[in-house]
Amino acid sequence: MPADSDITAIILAGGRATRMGGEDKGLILLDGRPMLEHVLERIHPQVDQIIINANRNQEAYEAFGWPVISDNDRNYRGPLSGIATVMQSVSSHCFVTVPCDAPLLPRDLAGRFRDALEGAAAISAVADGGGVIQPVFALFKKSAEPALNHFIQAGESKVRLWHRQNSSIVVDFSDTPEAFLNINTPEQLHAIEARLRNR
Ligand SMILES: Nc1nc2c(ncn2[C@@H]2O[C@H](COP(=O)(O)OP(=O)(O)O)[C@@H](O)[C@H]2O)c(=O)[nH]1
Ligand SMILES: [Mg+2]
Repeated sequence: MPADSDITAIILAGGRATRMGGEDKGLILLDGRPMLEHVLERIHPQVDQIIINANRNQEAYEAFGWPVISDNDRNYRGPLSGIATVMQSVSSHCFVTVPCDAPLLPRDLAGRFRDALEGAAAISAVADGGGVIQPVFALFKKSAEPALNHFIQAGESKVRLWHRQNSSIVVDFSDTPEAFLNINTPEQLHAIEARLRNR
């Protein structure tokens, strides 16, 4: 990737969080601070621009100081729907996606993705957190936009399938598997809170 290229982070906070009782996960307090704040703290130093993808509580999300964009398709068709919508507003050469529920995400995520995709023919890359593909931790070239729109218009919605069909480069993060811990249930919230406090 050219040295002058910049990178945008899309933070995915547009889900219904059914396993969390329907609470807005990005705004849930973790160790006294909204989950999104933890994620911003980790991803901000890695990127030039941030866009938050949220479908509820837009004002609360705007208070974090970054643009907030809702899915065009309001049927909660999954994170790829959010990615496809926000992608239209990305002006950088590439963008990295991260979920709002992963407060320990790798501090070197964007750089390692970029190194892997640099000069490669692939249009996207995905993280492997130690034998487990993490589909929403990904890097897309802006040039992936037509293919992504085509994929969605064909009725597909699974990010995992996108990576498989488009031969995303799999980037090995097996050295930091715990960085992909994400919080889907109140039990996981309490477990990660205990872990943060014991540090
Ligand atoms: N924009 C958008 N984001 C979604 C949707 N569904 C889930 N997400 C986001 O995708 C990420 C992963 O969702 P999650 O429910 O945690 O799934 P899991 O951890 O992979 O089981 C979260 O950051 C959600 O906010 C959706 O319909 N639209
Ligand atoms: Mg999750």
